[in-house]
Amino acid sequence: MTDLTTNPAARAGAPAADDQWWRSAVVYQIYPRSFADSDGDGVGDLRGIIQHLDHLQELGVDVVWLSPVYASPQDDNGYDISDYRAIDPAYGTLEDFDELLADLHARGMKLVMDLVVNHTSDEHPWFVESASSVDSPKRDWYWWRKPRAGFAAGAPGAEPNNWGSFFSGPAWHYDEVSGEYYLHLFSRKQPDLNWENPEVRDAVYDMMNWWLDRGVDGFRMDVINLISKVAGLPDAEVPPGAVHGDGFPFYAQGPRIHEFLQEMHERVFAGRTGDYLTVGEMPGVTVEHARLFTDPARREVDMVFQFEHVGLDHGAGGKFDPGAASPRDVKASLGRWQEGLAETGWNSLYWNNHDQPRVVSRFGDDRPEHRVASAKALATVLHLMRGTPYVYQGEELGMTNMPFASIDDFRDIESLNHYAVAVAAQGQAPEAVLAALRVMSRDNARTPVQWSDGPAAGFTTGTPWIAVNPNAALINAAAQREDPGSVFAHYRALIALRHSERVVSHGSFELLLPEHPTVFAYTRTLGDRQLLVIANLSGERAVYDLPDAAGWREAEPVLGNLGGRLPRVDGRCEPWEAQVFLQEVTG
Ligand code: TEU
Repeated sequence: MTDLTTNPAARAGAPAADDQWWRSAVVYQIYPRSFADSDGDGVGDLRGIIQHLDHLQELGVDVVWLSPVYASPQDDNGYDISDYRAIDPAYGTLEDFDELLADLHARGMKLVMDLVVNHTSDEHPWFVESASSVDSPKRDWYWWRKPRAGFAAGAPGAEPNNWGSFFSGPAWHYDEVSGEYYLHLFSRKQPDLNWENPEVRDAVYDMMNWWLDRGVDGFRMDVINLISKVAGLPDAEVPPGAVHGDGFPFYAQGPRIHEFLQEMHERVFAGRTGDYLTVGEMPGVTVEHARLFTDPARREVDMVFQFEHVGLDHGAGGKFDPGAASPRDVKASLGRWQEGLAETGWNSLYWNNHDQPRVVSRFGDDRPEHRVASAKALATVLHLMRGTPYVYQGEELGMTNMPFASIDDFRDIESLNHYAVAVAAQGQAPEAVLAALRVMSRDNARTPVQWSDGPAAGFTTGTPWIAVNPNAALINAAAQREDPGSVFAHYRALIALRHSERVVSHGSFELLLPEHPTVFAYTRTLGDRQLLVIANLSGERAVYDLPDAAGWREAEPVLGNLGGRLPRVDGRCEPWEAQVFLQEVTG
């Protein structure tokens, strides 16, 4: 692999930072299943999206990232793809897709597709062919291995290595037909593609080019840092209390990852002139690696989704052993990423997506007295950092976690598998497992978007595939779009500020008050323009001592989150208060 960081010729060819349009853009993620249903079957669809484009335009976002709409058996809600060039009939047709793309473009918005190529569905023709015989020409497109020596095929322990799957159980499934196992880091219906095989890579690049030729504006790349596996797939260390080995060291940022991403860039994007956006989803990525992945001179991806801040409330036993993240930990983590990618690389900024619990319930306070203010405060600190902010559907309304009553209310494979294994196999108390799921389940993010206070929150005229949150009468788009004090109005103001103030999109970042237990404060600076953000991430009043408070007394208050109270730099914050100031720096 050539190291482009030290190659001045390669650097010289890199676009200047200011030329990259996505530095001042805001992305909105649509999870189609839960966004809007146009035909009453209870499942969201493309026409449902087309019908709600006014909402996105009013919000002011620049880009839509569409979670998978490809043909899929829906084992993992579309992250198991059986045809990369077809739309799942539940979501519509290619014609509907083209119409959505044209409508977005006509409104000045871009569309980024989800690219899921660490794995396919086991119903994808590639895998069907691969599984058909050990001699199949596509056998090597996936990771097939013989049972472990000394074990009876199919018996526990006979798996080729001890890695666990993200969705509970071993990362291997035994195929009786050929007497071999295949690797699946996610569900057993999501076999991992073998990126070592150049034919696999060719097929992926062809498919990406096909979508770009159709007019899409880029890709969000699912678990893209997991595509290169260490040769030999060695056994991994088993963490204390765990059943399976943690294979991360052998597949996260694997040996050929940078090579693969550079090759992809070369084969897909290099010859094109469009304004594209690429963002790599990368569980477990470090700041150092992210700098390499996002250094424009290296031509890999524009930005990555890192997971550090959304792992702060995971306990020793992982995500379903939740603890609490302190505001101090949250700002320290985000601040470190701001600093780490200050000179080289670029951050993506997110609280929410379809895999994470709702931020107002997680790092905010969703009880009536604090719900609106805390949703706005969290939005403020996120959106005014340096990076590209992502808004997940419903976040702009302050949608909350769901009060799931029983395991029957869940739909997500990760949640259901976890419950089955924890309760049936490990004998954990069902109530305790349920309590953890209530807090951490991905289904919290997947309840239908609350459009109105009508039946099924205006999501569908039928029966929704997953229940609507009972708070829809209180929290919904129709009410908020009319209300200048709404969470929606606040998101709108933050997005507008990024578009109008270059200091927000391009300024440098400095964390203030790093030791303060609840106040998240920072400045952004560009030339002589400076922005100050102060937010109290707590339901208690706070006092703070800003290093240069006197210098800010005359600053222009730009945004607050408590109706009626004008922001002032006076050393005091109300519960969940967020304040934003701008000034010209002189001298
Ligand atoms: O997620 C990958 C991932 O690492 C996690 O966020 C995952 O959702 C899980 O919660 C780990 O505990 C991506 C997609 O975003 C997710 O929806 C898919 O299920 C997964 O990849 C497989 O494609």
